[in-house]
Amino acid sequence: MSRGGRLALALGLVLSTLAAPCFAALQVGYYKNKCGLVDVESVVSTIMASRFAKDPSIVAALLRLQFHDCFVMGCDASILIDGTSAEKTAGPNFSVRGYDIIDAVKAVVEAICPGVVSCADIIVMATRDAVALAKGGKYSVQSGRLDGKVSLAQNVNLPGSSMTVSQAAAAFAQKGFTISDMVVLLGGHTVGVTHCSFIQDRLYNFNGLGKPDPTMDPKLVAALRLRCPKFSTVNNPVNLDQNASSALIVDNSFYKQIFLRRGILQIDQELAVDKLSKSLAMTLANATDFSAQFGRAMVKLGTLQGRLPGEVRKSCRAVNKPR
Ligand code: HEM
Ligand SMILES: *[C@@H]1O[C@H](CO)[C@@H](O)[C@H](O)[C@H]1NC(C)=O
Ligand SMILES: *[C@@H]1O[C@H](CO)[C@@H](O)[C@H](O)[C@H]1NC(C)=O
Ligand SMILES: CC(=O)N[C@H]1CO[C@H](CO)[C@@H](O)[C@@H]1O
Repeated sequence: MSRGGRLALALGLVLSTLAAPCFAALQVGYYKNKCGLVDVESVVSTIMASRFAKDPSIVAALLRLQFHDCFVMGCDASILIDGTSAEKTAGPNFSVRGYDIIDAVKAVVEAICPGVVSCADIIVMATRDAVALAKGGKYSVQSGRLDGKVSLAQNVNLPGSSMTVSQAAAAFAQKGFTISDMVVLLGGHTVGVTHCSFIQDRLYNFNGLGKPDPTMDPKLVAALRLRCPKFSTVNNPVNLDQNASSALIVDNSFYKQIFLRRGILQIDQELAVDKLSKSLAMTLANATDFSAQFGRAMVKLGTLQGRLPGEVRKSCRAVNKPR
């Protein structure tokens, strides 16, 4: 064989061994019989039910946590790692919360069957349970993920809230999502809060013109200006779903609100304005099967693969010490 031929063969072998184990198959019910007689998923559900009873806003915390985990380097719990240059220190992770919930679940499953349940799976299972508790319907999740060993702020490539729909769609397309997937996933903004700093420009100085965003209902502008005064140093929270009776419920009222010009983040409002997304959002505003669609989209979000080699971390906040 020629030198070039051997080189090509060697390269081919290296590439195929690198590629082969990259897809640890995810499956529904992965933890069945992996933890003695204990049903791992129901252990998680029980903890989530008690946390939710104390604080129903955890559904928002977890939805955002899963998005930020899966979108950056796959669903590998890299967002949970502590450290001065870790993902959680990156700008877009400002105010991400729920780390304590994952720690609490991890402590219980480690006590029952150590080294079995990955932090990445805990995020996905806990989020699923929180959505169901917030009346968003129960979808079946796949599990069998491994936790990643790398978490770097510089890898955080999340879309920004003042992107156009087509810019955001391009970011989602890079991860294999259609515009329809994106519009459904942004329905996650049916719960939770943003902070004044993210919408100050929409209230006072949109595009540097010294006026509010013309796509926002003027009555809402007036109300939000009270909550977010011009020169305030306090960064108040603002509900993403302005329908007071459903701010804690995972339903399609987010889409109804944006057609009433009551979207809070610029990207949310744009979904109802941009011709790329408008009809998809309108269909969701009238849909009776939002829960099913949202569940499917969350499952798809959960299929974004982490980089191997992975591990089951002992603590969700740190990679295991090399032995
Ligand atoms: C283009 C995509 C997205 C952008 C630009 C975006 C942006 C944001 C911003 C700026 C905030 C407010 C942060 C703060 O003020 O503290 C936020 C909150 C939130 N996001 Fe997104 N997001 C996107 C997609 C998603 C997706 C796909 C989900 C989940 C399926 C999600 C779930 C949430 C939730 C639940 C909150 C509230 C968190 C809380 O109350 O703690 N977002 N998002
Ligand atoms: C407000 O929320 C309630 C409860 O989820 C829902 O029935 C109603 O359709 C929503 N209305 C609007 C305009 O968003
Ligand atoms: C959705 O409902 C609104 C009224 O709430 C109606 O004007 C619109 O045509 C409907 N759109 C679709 C796609 O069904
Ligand atoms: C938990 C954490 O480290 N959050 C950080 C997210 O990013 C913002 C902006 O860089 C920091 O101020 C937060 O401390």
